[in-house]
Amino acid sequence: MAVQHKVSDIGLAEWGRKTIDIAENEMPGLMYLREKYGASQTLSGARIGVCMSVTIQTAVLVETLTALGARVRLCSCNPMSSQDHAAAALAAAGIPTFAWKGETEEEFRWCITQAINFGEENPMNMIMDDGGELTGITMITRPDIWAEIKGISEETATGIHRLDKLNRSGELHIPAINVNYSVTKSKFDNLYGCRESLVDGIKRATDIMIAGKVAVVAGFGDVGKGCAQSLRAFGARIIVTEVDPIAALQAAMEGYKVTTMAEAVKEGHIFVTATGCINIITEEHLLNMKPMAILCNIGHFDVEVDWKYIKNNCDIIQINSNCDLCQLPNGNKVVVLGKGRIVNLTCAQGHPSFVMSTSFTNQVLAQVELWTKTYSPGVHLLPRIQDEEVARCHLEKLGISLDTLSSEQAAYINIDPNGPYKPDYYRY
Ligand code: NAD
Ligand code: NRN
Repeated sequence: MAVQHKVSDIGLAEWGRKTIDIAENEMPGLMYLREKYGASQTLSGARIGVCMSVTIQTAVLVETLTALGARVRLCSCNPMSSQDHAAAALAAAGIPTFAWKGETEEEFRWCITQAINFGEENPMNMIMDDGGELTGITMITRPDIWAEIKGISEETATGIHRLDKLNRSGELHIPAINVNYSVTKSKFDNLYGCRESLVDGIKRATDIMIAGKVAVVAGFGDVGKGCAQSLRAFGARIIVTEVDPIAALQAAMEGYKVTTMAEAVKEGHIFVTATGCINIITEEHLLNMKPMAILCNIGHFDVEVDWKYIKNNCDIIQINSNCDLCQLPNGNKVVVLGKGRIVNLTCAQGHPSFVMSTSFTNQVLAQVELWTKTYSPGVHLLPRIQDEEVARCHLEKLGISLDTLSSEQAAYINIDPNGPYKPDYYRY
């Protein structure tokens, strides 16, 4: 008999359930989809392996999938981002959940294999991923299951990089939907979500005053934009580092200083990496930073701040579970948050429910699209009309009413009055 769940403490289920109940009130998009597709059990037959940070918000997502008729097995996409009360509540509700905060690397991979393991009779046939770990491990370790997967929906920029790589190499014989490029995902979660949850992570791990400090943000994509806005709102002076000339120019147009990391380390008090790339803050940068500079990463994987170098070359004093004082070989000292892992989810609770509702409404729509329609192998986007549907089902919660186009106006700007209000290729 397959293991049905492994969580930190099932006794946390009641607390988790009460918290999920509150979160549902903040996730109107998911509640709308339960209304729209629940009666028809649109996802009946779908056996979805879900690899996401196991938070209260993900619990509402998963229970939306099961309300639509899907079977789900759940693991975390990050060994440090699970919320144990959320995992306990799902396990107590009978959803196979394999996640706890503080998994070792070995346990993390074990949990992923458990999420894949629906049993030989009725194997996993759909994937919902955040960062591409479940996709990659399924492809490598279970080619038998990989061959029968009907669709993959991917949450985040780093996972899209990996999907695009598989697609370019011809290994992606499966249809996938890039959820990250839905406007109501990346221009909301990545931007407005990080705008609120970055500082939450920094403040919970340290008691640092942000006002007046120089904050360096590496990467000025959707995430970096939200981080810079937030830190500036707290009174920090912002320096941005970039490689993309367009993003760099955008930062300059926002009034931020833009320079190289080699220059920024001379001025920065707080550093945030938000690139999705590797080796952003490395040995040379660390040795030349101001004493007691604070470093954190909000990118998906812990590869942006060179924690391996720090672990192998520094004397480390743990201040708390999310904060380490690191003395470098040259005597300089820096403070690293979350050991370089995704700071808002490891040092805080991740994004709030309302913005995760827009992301996860896209995720459920992507699963419905892939399950009920035929898509060709490769990476696809949700049609813009569905992106607008996601936005529309979040307006009422905020008390927002829209004007409507008259037929004359619609004709003048050549727009269908029932939407989409922009062509599919327009992804502002
Ligand atoms: P993005 O691609 O829009 O932006 C990344 C930016 O970093 C780009 O402008 C790119 O030019 C820049 N960049 C890349 N390499 C660089 C380098 N070496 N030096 C300086 N700049 C560099 O991606 P995004 O949506 O902003 O996401 C960034 C990362 O954050 C990804 O890993 C994504 O998965 C993750 N993410 C995290 C959260 C969260 O809650 N923590 C939310 C959304 C996305
Ligand atoms: N609260 C959250 N629950 C949360 N906050 C951010 N994310 C979350 N997932 C579940 C993810 C974003 O959607 C982290 C991913 O990297 C990003 O795309």
